[in-house]
Amino acid sequence: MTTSPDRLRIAVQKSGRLSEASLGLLRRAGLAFRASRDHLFLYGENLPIDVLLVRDDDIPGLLVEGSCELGIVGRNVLVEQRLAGGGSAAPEELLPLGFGGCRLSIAIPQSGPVAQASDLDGLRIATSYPALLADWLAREGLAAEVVVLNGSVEIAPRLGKAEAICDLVSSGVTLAANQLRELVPVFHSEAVLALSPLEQTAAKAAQIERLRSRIAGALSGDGARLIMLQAPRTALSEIRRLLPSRDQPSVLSLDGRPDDIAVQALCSSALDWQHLEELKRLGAHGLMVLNVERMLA
Ligand code: PRT
Ligand code: ZN
Repeated sequence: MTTSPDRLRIAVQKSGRLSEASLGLLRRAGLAFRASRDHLFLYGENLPIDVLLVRDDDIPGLLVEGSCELGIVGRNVLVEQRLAGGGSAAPEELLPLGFGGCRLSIAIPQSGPVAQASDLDGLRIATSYPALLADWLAREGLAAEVVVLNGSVEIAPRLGKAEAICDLVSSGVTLAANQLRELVPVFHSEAVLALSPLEQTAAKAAQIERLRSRIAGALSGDGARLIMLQAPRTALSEIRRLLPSRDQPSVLSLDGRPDDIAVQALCSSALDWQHLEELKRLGAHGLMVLNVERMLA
């Protein structure tokens, strides 16, 4: 599959934990799509950027062969394939995306002899992430046997295939349901924007940077609020102290009212009713809090 010289292609998980959030993020970055009949392809209607819907495990390979310039994939999949590929060219992580958070952890039966990581020496650990696990074992100087399983890793100890497992954990409910307990995390993951290792033309490199910056802008708007208020000039330093703002607020003079000011500040989502009530006590009025949809640094 070759890409068009003037359209970017981004690979996204077709159906799974990352699908909805990935497409939602691309929409918030300003992309609009029309689906192909087979639902494997989303044609970019307003920008020259198309989406290829695939299995998450295929995304690093598509980036390496150049079928796509960008992909949204779990860091666990990206780094596993990079480590497994030895020294060959691998996609690069451009931007962490703040969703799909999980950890790859070693877990052991709740009632078993293993108490700490060093007890794993000489035991068998079942996993679908052999390269990440082997990398961690080497760094820890442990000699455990890695048993590769492609699914249902959590039942391996009950089947007698391994004494421990190494699997993704988010809430921990699956481990508990299988009478397992988390011993040690070996890798922290979230969805990331990944870039093909192939060299891009100047035009495509510019489009890639434009999309990266839009996605970063959509993410930095998450939870951000713009607060606007008017207040007596004398209350300014107290107001500054109170606002959970990211940067210094803008302070504006008001025509014909030398004793008053208008204040605008970008705040985190930590701005709550209590902040507003305290600002009011300082003499602020006309308070307005707006959700920030997007920002461009
Ligand atoms: O069909 P395709 O191959 O595309 O999908 P998939 O089944 O391989 O992947 P999918 O959709 O399950 O996960 C996609 C990505 O989501 C993973 O590569 C991770 O980056 C991320 N992610 C985040 C998770 C989890 N959280 C997660 N909890 N992936 C899997 N799990 C599984 C885990 O393997 C275990 O079985 O959920 C179970 C544990 O969850 P808790 O909440 O019970 O701890
Ligand atoms: Zn998969």
